[in-house]
Amino acid sequence: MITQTDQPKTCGVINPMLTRVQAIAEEARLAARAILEFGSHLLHPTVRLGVTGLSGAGKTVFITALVHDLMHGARLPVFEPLTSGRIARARLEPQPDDAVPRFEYERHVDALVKDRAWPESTRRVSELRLVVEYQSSGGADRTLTLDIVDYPGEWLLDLPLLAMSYREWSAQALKLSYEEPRRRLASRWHAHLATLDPEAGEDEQAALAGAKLFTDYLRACRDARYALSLLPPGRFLMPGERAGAPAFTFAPLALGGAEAPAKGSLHAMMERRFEAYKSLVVRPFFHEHFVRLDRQVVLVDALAALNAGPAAVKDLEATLAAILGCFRPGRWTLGSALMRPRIDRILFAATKADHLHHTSLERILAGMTEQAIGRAKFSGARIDVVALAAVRATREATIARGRERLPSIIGVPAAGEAAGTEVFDGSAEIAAFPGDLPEDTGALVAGAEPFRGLSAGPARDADYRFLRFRPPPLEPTDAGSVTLPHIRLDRALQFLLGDRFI
Ligand SMILES: Nc1nc2c(ncn2[C@@H]2O[C@H](COP(=O)(O)OP(=O)(O)O)[C@@H](O)[C@H]2O)c(=O)[nH]1
Ligand SMILES: [Mg+2]
Repeated sequence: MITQTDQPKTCGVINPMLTRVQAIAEEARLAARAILEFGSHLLHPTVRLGVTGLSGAGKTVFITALVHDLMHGARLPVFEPLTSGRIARARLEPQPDDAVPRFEYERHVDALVKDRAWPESTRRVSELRLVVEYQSSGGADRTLTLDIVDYPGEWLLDLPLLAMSYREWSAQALKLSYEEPRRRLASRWHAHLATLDPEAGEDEQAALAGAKLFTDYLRACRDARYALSLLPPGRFLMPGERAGAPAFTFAPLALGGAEAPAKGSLHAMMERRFEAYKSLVVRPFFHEHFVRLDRQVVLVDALAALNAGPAAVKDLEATLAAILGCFRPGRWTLGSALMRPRIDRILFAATKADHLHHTSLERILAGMTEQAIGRAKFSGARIDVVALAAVRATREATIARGRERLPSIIGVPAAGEAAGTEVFDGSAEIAAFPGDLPEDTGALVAGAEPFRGLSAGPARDADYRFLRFRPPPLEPTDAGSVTLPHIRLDRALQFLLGDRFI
């Protein structure tokens, strides 16, 4: 095996004095920015809305629909500022952050509206600025600037690493990987791990192989069949720009005792890279994006977990607790009060509620979130829960099967979707009965018989079958333009923004 030495300059922790000076300069820069932003908020009231969720949760669709609905005056009965006629106009403006890619609103709208196709998935942070002209309740003309920041939930779930040592993280990752179904998926990585001596000399090939097998394991967990959610480090699955750098080439080790790593050992090398990952990736995300948010919506694809099975539902619960933990006030405070998260409202939204007949989905997510609030000992921001469809692709119907009457949904399944032996072509409309959800999540994870989801086995045996549907045709509005139909997007808007139109 070839042994190479690490490249110290990429890791940024080599000269403590220089690092300290850089850190102070960085703090000063961030504090100056915070003061500037505060000043400009006084002149131009601004809300920075974070939209997050794991890959596929529905962030792109949510933002596209939200902006389209506000710009085109969609029917949003629960969103008071619009219903009362106080919103005059909403328009896009250039965003404030030059280094962040723009959210490709026009392209996503074209896909939805012209092609009736879901937008392409994106895997990085992006931003969009919408300026809303409205009348205050007293009748004065005002504007509210809405900066929407779309960022991967995988990145959010990295924040807990900031409070963890390499040893703690290794122990936690290993413990998790010994629980089924993870254990099965981790077998190749576990086998490789058993060949490593952490205190032996540092070894680039061992690090490369370890990181690759560990990433393969995370990827297998995320596969639709298992749909597990809690899979840090987030950039292993959503690498962004730096894939392949040493800061990404590490993995947990099975560490005994509590001794510090021997100099020049594999353990020391992994630890250094773990710390580099935190300082190059996690901390900048915290400073550049997270602390600047005012409001947050966390999108949750509970249906993917239901399609997979009880283990995925349990994992989703743990993930919600971890997400909530990230918003705990004071948790990640580094330095001054200006760099504290200021989020005062968090909305957990179960997406794709149009896949179910009128829905117990909200109750299920509420149950999970309540547990998470307890587990994370959360207090601080106001929290609400909603089940919504930013773009409603189906209609409800009741179909008769023999004597039974099944609450069903009608829509066009996306090309390639399959139920049993039937594969859909993307043009035929069908009526489908996706399955009835129980009253609460307890029944999902603790039932005597574990439920079976569509991704886990043959469709005829599945208790839940949530197919992907094509986007719907457009709906004309009262004002004569067209908009996308939705479910409860207005409730989400009212909670997230309603109080800011004063
Ligand atoms: N029926 C329906 N499907 C949705 C909705 N939102 C998202 N989806 C589906 O979920 C997929 C992923 O959504 P996307 O917004 O790209 O997720 P992101 O990775 O979080 O940005 C889409 O391609 C759609 O198939 C919705 O409101 N209704
Ligand atoms: Mg996206």
